[in-house]
Amino acid sequence: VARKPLVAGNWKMHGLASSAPEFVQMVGAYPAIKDKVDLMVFPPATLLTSFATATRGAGVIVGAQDCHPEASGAFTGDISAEMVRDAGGGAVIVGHSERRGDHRETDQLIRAKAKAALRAKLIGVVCVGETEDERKSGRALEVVGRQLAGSLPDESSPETIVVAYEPVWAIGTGLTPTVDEVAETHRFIRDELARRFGDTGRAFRVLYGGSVKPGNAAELLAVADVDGALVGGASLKAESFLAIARAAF
Ligand code: G2H
Repeated sequence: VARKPLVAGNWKMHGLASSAPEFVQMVGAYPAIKDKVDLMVFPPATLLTSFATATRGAGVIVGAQDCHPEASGAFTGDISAEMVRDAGGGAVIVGHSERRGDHRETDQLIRAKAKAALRAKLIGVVCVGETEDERKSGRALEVVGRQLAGSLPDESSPETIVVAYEPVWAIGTGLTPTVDEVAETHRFIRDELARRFGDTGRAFRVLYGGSVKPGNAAELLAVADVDGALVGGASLKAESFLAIARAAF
């Protein structure tokens, strides 16, 4: 199954109006590589509308880093998938380990958020990944399997859901798993998707995330069953984000 690579930038809690030129530079460089790689940028929600306006027609998908499962209601501080769509977003990250950890999000909640994304016609980027303890005690695949089973809605399809594997111990630490570890985990995720969704499971894109940089991107993106990257720190600057995007094909 041919899967178009996808490189997604998760800006986390970084970015002000003054960051717009970086995004505009990404958008400007995109036409030349558009046929070969899909690009998504997840700025803080405060920048969603202005970035969506800046990318209009260029094809870079802008999205939110989280959403509430409900469409609206008395949920102070939250935003819904419908609001993300209304603001011009085309995608949303759910289940990032910083949300699983800092906000005690469960697989059940993440699945509800992923369903909300589908309801609002957003692409859901569903994150999974083990902690350092889980990896060291040989439970990495078991944990990732449980998160996948619990977080992915039954109605997931390769067009609407992207899986991101992000080992928690590799996030923002500069540590990356070995190529063999990435290959083993991505093969496992691919097999789980095929077991659950049949042949279409082979068409889902599975991204690697965790300290992806221009210097290690080519090696990580060359691994079988790695269909792109979810990039944090290195996505904030157009130059490094585009270098990673170019390493994806
Ligand atoms: C993992 C990744 C992006 P970083 O969280 O989601 O961040 O590349 O900074 O490790």
